Amino acid sequence: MFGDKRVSVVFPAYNEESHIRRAVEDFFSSGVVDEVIVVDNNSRDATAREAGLTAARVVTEAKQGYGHALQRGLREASGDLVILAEPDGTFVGRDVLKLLAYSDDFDMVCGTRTTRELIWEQANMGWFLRVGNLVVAKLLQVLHDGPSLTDCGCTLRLVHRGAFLVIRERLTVGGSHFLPEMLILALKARLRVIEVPVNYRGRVGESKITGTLAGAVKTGTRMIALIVRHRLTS
Ligand SMILES: Nc1nc2c(ncn2[C@@H]2O[C@H](COP(=O)(O)OP(=O)(O)OP(=O)(O)O)[C@@H](O)[C@H]2O)c(=O)[nH]1
Ligand SMILES: [Mg+2]
Repeated sequence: MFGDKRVSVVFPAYNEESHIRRAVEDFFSSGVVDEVIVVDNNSRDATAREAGLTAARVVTEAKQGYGHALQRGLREASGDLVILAEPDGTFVGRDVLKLLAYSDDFDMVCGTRTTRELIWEQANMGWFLRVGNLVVAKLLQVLHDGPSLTDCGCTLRLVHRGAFLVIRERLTVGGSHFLPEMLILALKARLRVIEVPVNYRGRVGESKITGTLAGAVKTGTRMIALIVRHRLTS
């Protein structure tokens, strides 16, 4: 609970058997999380079984894709405040407190992974990815009249359930560029959005999106196309 509000955490999970248990435990240990939902996205490993050994609720999303998994989790979550995260060891459970600290004043609180002091040594956030994230976020900020943005691809973010209900029918992206769409729809709906710095650590297990240069460029290109398209169609 945070004040009188229930807090849910959503983990999209595709082959995350190596860290899922510890991730669920880490986020619960923040002391404020009431519910963790693991969205198993057709994992071929023991993700579902491992998650089943924790206090998390495990749901299966058949539509393959990062965005599909997150949308499913957002629909399943029962909390007043819903926090999206990843179960791969990159995020720190106690950072939910940073998001919650702003939740009274904002509808959506997005983490940013580009704060140099909070990028851990093993993290996949070298110069290219960091600057790439900064540039894409600034493009979104300028074209959509947003607050100061330095990262629009950080899964760790909080949204009020009521705010999600405002945008949910307009969400279309099932793939890796889901997060900027969520942000743009929130800005278009005049929801209050802010960004806060969060820790970014090295990953446990196999990377699926930005682990390769090709993967990072592909996702970045999709994000830019989405940001520009949304501006043109207002
Ligand atoms: N790529 C991908 N990820 C999925 C899918 N379904 C769920 N996920 C989860 O979405 C999250 C993001 O994928 P990651 O491989 O961590 O990608 P990333 O965060 O860009 O990069 P790294 O953490 O450095 O590997 C992870 O928690 C995945 O398990 C899917 O169909 N594709
Ligand atoms: Mg990750």
